[in-house]
Formats: sequence, C-alpha cells, structure tokens
Amino acid sequence: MGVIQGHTNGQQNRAKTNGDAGISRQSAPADGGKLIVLTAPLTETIDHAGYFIQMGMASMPIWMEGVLNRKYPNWRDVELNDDGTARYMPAGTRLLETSLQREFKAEDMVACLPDDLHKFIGPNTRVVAVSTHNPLGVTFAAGVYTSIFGSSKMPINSHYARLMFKLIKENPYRDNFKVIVGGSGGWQIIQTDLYEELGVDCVVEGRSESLDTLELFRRAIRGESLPREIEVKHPTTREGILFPDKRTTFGVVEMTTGCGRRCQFCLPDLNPQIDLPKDQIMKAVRANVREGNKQISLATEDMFIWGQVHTETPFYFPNREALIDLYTDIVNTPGVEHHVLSHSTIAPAVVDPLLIKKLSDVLLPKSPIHLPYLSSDPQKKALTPLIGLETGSIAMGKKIMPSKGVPFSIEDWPSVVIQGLTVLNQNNWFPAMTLIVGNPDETDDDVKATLDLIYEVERRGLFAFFIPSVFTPLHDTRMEMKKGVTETMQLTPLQWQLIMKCWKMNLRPGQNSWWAPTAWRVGALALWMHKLRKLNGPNFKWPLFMFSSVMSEKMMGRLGKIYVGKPIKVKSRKELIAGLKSHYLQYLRADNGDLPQDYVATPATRKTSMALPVLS
Ligand code: B12
Ligand code: SF4
Repeated sequence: MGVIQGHTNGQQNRAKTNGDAGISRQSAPADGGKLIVLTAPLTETIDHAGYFIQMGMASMPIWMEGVLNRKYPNWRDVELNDDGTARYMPAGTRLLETSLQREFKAEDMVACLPDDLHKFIGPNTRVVAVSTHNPLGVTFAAGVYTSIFGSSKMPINSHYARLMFKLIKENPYRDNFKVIVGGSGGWQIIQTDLYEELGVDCVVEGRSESLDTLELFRRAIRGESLPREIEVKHPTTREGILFPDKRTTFGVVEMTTGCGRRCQFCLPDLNPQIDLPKDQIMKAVRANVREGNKQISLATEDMFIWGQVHTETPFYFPNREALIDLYTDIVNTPGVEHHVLSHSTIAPAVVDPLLIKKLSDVLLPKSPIHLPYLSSDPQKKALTPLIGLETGSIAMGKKIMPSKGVPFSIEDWPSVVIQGLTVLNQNNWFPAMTLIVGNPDETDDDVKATLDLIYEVERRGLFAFFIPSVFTPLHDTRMEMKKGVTETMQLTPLQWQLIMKCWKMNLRPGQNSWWAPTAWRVGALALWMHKLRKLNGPNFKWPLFMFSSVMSEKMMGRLGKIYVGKPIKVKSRKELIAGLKSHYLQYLRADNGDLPQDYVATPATRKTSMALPVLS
C-alpha cells in the first residue's frame, strides 16, 4: 500500500459517456476476478472538503453539478491502494467487509470504487455487494430541494449511484453473480421497486454482522436464488457490533446505535440503544490514522448518551467525565488533525452547560470548520453537530416526538431549544438543525408556532443552520403509513415561508456556507421567473420574494403577504429545572447552578454523575 492514485475527471467521464462500449472492451481480470466484490457510489465515498460536499450532492440536482465542479474541481479524486482497491470506503462497506471476513477469506474479496469494478469482477465473481446511504434521494431534505429546483429531479448523488448500478448491470459477467444491496438507503430501492431497472437481486435491511447476512452470501455463492428483500437482526449487545480495521470515509467510527427518545418518524431509534466500548472505538480511530486518515467522526444519533446507556442514571443526563475522556483521547491520538461532530440532541446542553464548555475546550482546536462571522474562538473555529428541531409546535411535538426534550416536558420544547441554542452558541457550537415541514395533519397554527420559534432565534441573535425538509414517511418507522405533503405544489404559503425563512437566515454567515448562497440566493428571482413560478405554484411567490429581500419583511407583513411571527415566552434554565420531576434533580450537576434553593445534593448525585463507566 502507499501509492496514491487519482481518479481524474477524464476517467470518471469515460465511465459516464462511453457506457456500454467501454465496458464490453474490458478484458477479464487475470486472476478470474474476486469471489465477492464490494462497492459504493463514488459520491458517498469521497471525503475531502468535509461533510457538506456530500450533503450538497444529496440535495443539489444533477444539472447543478457545474457549481460543484467549479467550487471543487478535484472532487472526484480519490485515493487507491497499489492493487487498485479503494483506500477508503464508507463505514458501512468496511463493516460489511469485516463481517464477511468471519466466514470468507480476505483474499477472496475486495472493496473498490465503481470505476474499478471491471478490474475485479470476472468469471469467479459470485456476489457484488453494494452499500448505499441514499441512492435515490427520496429521504428527508434531499428530495425536496431537487424538486424545488425543477427540470431534473435527480440529485447528484442519485445520478452517481445509478451510474454505479449501470456499470454492475452491464458487466459482461453479470449472469454469474448476484447483486446484494445494503446500507441505510437500501429501503429506497424496495419502496420504489427499482430492482429490475437497477439490476438488484436482493436488498438487505439491517446490519452486516447478522448471521442471516452471512447465510445470504453463502446462498448467493452457491448460486441459489435470493429473496428480493430480507430483514436481518440487529445485534443487541456491545460485543455483537464489529469494528473495521481499515480506513473509512470521513474517518467514521461508530459510537452508539439507537437513541431512546422514541420519535415517531425516526428509523435509527428502532435499533437497540448501545454505546460501544471505548477500546474498540480507539482501535478503529488508530486504524484510520494508520491508513492515512487525518479526520475522525463518531457516528451516533446522540453523542450525549455515550457512557450513560444502561447505567443507574437515565441516559438523558450525560456522563460528563466519560464523554470528555473519550473525546480527549480521540483528538489527542497522534495523527488525528481534524474531528467533526455528527448527531446530537439539544436538551443535554440545558441539562449540563459545563459539559458543552469543557467539550469545546477539547474539540474546538481540532475542528476543521471555521465560521468567522459567528465564532468567538481566536481561530474562528466552530462545532456544527446535526440536531433535530423538527417543529416549534408543542401540539405537533406531542404527536410526533413527545420525548424529544427529556428530562424536560415537550410542553417546554421551545424554551429548551432557545436555552440549548444559547448555551451552544456561547461555546461556539452552531448546529445544523433539521425541521420537518408538512407533517401529517399539520395545521397553519403548527407552522406559525415553528415560525415564531425561528423568529425568536433571530430576535435573540442566536444562530443555527436551519435545514427544513418535507415530511417523508421513512420505511419501517412508526409513521411509515402516514401521508404528508408529496409535492412542492401542495405546500401552503406558510410552509413555503418557513422553508424560505430558514434559508434566508442560513445565509447570514455568508461565504462560509459555500453551497447555500450558491444554491439559494444567486439568481433566485430569475429562476422563479423562468421555472419555479410554474413548478411550485402561486404559494411560493411571496416566500421567495421574502427570501430575495425585494421588500422588507415588515412591509410584507403589513400587506398581509407573510406572517411576521410573535414573540414567545421563553423559560429560563432555572424555570425549566423548577418544572422537572423532583426525582430528576439528583442527576443534575450543582456546578451548573440553577438548582432550587432548598435542594441539597445527595451522595447519589455525586456518585452517579462522577462515575466513569466500565465500557471496555
Ligand atoms: C456519518 C453519516 C453521514 C455522513 C457521512 C456519510 C458517508 N458517506 O460515510 C454525511 C454527513 C456526509 C451524511 C450525509 C447524509 N446523510 Co447521513 N448519516 C451518517 C450517520 C450518522 C452514520 C452513517 C454510518 O456510517 N454509520 C455506521 C455504518 C457502519 O452503518 P451503515 O452504513 O448503516 O452500515 C450498516 C448496515 O446498514 C449494513 N450495511 C451497510 N452496507 C451494507 C451492504 C450490504 C450488502 C449489506 C448486506 C449490509 C450493509 O451493515 C452495516 C453494519 O454492519 C447515519 C446515522 C447512523 N447512525 O447510521 C446518518 C444517516 C445514514 N444519514 C441520513 C441522511 C438522511 C443523510 C443525507 C441525505 C442528509 C442530507 N440531507 O444531506 C446525506 C446523504 C449523503 C449522500 N451522499 O447522499 C439518514 C439516512 C436516511 C435514509 N437513507 O433513509 C441517517 C440514518 C441519519 C438519520 N437519522 O436520519 N451522513
Ligand atoms: S432524538 Fe433523533 S435519533 Fe433520537 S429518536 Fe428522535 S429523531 Fe431519532
């Protein structure tokens, strides 16, 4: 290993334009090909330029690829090993590889990029296994933006995922092998029934560690027919989760599975709540560094549950010492230059503000994200976890996410969001917060309540990147059968206003979010004139004018064209704590203050909150 090759634009274009002709001329690999070939779409594998490049590609339609090319002319460059295999792959692909190696020989399988499939698929190949995150772009956020932009609804990521499937389908040895797809986006193929078109034999839902997954591969290798769709069991213990010993895209290393807050629309929450052993996490971090990765990101639904799963303390009271210890060791691992946060919830920032401060001290120096207009850090560094806001409506919150803010009541959700964001911003955390527009049975009052919260954030000078998305009933969630908005035409003026207000606010830090201004502000009006007026209907007009600042919002409000929001009563942290169930107080840390005056910390408080968990 060592030589780094680049996939040039030319090479990628060849795959794109030459199609069939290029493929049929390719000769068989000298060794007859590998028994099992693993791959993933190029756009889900690249990891330079940070998370935003992949998120942008999930949301921007293919006709906007030029914007991406101009900003990142080398985005297609990936590193290969000397033998042509991929130097790094998404964590899911790496996990699958590790899982399969329990049964099959390492020399019988490879993980490679789609452009290199022809080097490894030959007469000996029996399985091509694809891992995919979001192949058709029909998930939250991704789908709606491409449809707003019109003409082609195909997101860039989907385009490249389809190219990969085409290469597999047209491979000269296709009749000899089965195509098995897995990963968090597999359900999109099941729901759209694109098996034939994409050339997929079987979609696996669930983790590769499952023994059912191994059995499926055995069957494929024996040439037996496979079910179109199979659900495999999720491990229920820490020991059941494997860790790859190779480099992953973005240095993703799993930290937890499941969540525990039980939001109705959530898929990952259906998995068992597990926090993974520190020694395994550290091993995977070191494996990434060993193979040249300088960045690490811990995959989790909520980083704050780690160290507090199945302890005597409820998981929503974070284990401060354990978290600081873990993150300190990660960022101090020799070779780790960058660390990026993934998902979290906001209530922990209200529960333990000092934890946020201490984590900032540890994490900011290694954050690759700079927000000069927002950050008070001398180097202008910032932390940007992904946090679900979803709705500002208490009534809607009760229906879709009654435990989102625990230990606080969902009745206090708007106050939890404001107080949490205040703590986060003070410590240079500027989260990307997702919102769901068009929830089933959403009323104008629900949307107004969310707008009130967004305007309150603005009034208080707080900042989050708000990412609204149209409700998509995700397969297998508790809301699978519910219907929300299915086309942008159906969005009401208030729903449009919420979407456009969020994006208008996101543009405040200007040049730091390269894709937002490019994608949203430049030419918004011109685009509306040419295309969007017809596509998105009349309800879009004033929200777009508001977004483009053609007139002040006050004036638009006076004319009755938009809703300008009303101030909300926000409880202080002390008031929020005063409203907690009394037995929760023992889990709060006295050094954060705000405890009721007559409250005396008990030994139980000190014991549970100071204990380091035995995790390895
Ligand atoms: C890290 C991460 C990202 C990163 C990096 C992604 C990457 N390419 O590596 C970034 C920030 C870029 C990202 C972007 C997006 N993400 Co994301 N992401 C995650 C996160 C936190 C971890 C993913 C991960 O690596 N997990 C660890 C690996 C090991 O798990 P895994 O991939 O699922 O693999 C397991 C199984 O699926 C299975 N498996 C995997 N592949 C295969 C293949 C076969 C053949 C088999 C049998 C089994 C199998 O086995 C593995 C375990 O053994 C998850 C949440 C989560 N906890 O999973 C969300 C998540 C996957 N992302 C999600 C979404 C919505 C997105 C975006 C669309 C967001 C957006 N609007 O921009 C984009 C799409 C990006 C794109 N290219 O299109 C959703 C998925 C929804 C869906 N597809 O239905 C999730 C679940 C978050 C959520 N709570 O909603 N994401
Ligand atoms: S807080 Fe997030 S991860 Fe947890 S259940 Fe709710 S949506 Fe899912």
